[in-house]
Amino acid sequence: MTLFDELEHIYQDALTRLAAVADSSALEAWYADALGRKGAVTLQTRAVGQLPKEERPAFGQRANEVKQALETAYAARAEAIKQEELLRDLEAGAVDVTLPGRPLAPGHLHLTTQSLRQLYSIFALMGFEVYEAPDVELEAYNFDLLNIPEYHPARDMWDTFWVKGLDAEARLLLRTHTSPGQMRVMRERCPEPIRVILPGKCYRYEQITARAEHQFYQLEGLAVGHTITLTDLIGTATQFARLFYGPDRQMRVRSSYFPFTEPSIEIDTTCTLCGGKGCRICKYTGWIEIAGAGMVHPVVLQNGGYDPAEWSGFAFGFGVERPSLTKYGVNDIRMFYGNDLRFLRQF
Ligand code: FA5
Repeated sequence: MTLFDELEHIYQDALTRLAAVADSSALEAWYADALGRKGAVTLQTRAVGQLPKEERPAFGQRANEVKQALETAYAARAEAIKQEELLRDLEAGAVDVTLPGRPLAPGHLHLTTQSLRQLYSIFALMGFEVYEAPDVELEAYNFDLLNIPEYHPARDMWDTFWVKGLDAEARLLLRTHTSPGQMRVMRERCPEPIRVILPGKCYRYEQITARAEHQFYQLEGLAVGHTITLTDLIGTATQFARLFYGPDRQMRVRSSYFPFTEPSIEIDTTCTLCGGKGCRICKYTGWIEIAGAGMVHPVVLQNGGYDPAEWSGFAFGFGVERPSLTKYGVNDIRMFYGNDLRFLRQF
């Protein structure tokens, strides 16, 4: 076979193999075999030196034509393969609309919201309506009008977050308890009798521990009428404890001090976490304090517009997270707002 025949053979063979190439990696291999530095066409072209001088130009010209033709065929095949591969990718990635969907887990109410709603329905049974008061409060409502003037040592009971940049006459703060709502409802409703609960978030600049957060909910209660006594307060608290915790839970009342109630009491229930034996949540007493309460102080009644000679009232302030701690056996209040789904999903 002459060099010319060999060249034609290489050419035809390359065309046949190119037609059978199915993907881009095989195409690159084909290019290296045919037209690469050590490819068949390239090697054949280099053999020109073996020919007699007069045949060399014709051979060189034919070799160039073959190269050109193969380059053109290669470009056409490359484009076709690109299209085929694109089509294959699209088909493989296509969405199968007949497949069943993946279910999304529905969320649910936070434990605090659940507790608040339960508290609303318990107090609704006893005739209390919900009254909402602001979180950002005037110093006067949070303290002075509740019989806690500036420099009163009782202010130390509520370490305060102040709201900056306002004039000294009307200082604002984040309410440290829900009691300022008492003053708002009294001033709005006077001279009507009152029976309301006031839920809301409270803020205290204090150390966070297993039983104390610096943001937490309270549920205030206020009843004002002509014949209200301490017995009504204790009866209401007892009924609450039965409905919230169940009939077996024990409750006790201790005398206490709040500037806005006289007399003042604190209400405790037995700690279920330790069964009354003592643990870090109940500070090893077996009891957990759930509310401060008392008979509305005459000065506070007066500030609210009610004549203490004719009116009397009781008030209480329950924590919301703390009763839930003992009810559900949670041993750290920080779990409530730690956003750990493993905790939240349990309720
Ligand atoms: C008060 O805040 C009074 N305003 C309650 C009151 C209202 C007394 C009406 C008399 C009449 P005290 O600071 O004790 O009181 O808080 C009341 C309840 O809020 C506590 O029993 C507790 O359950 C909850 N509480 C207080 N501090 C925290 C805290 N840092 N984290 C979580 N709960 C708290």
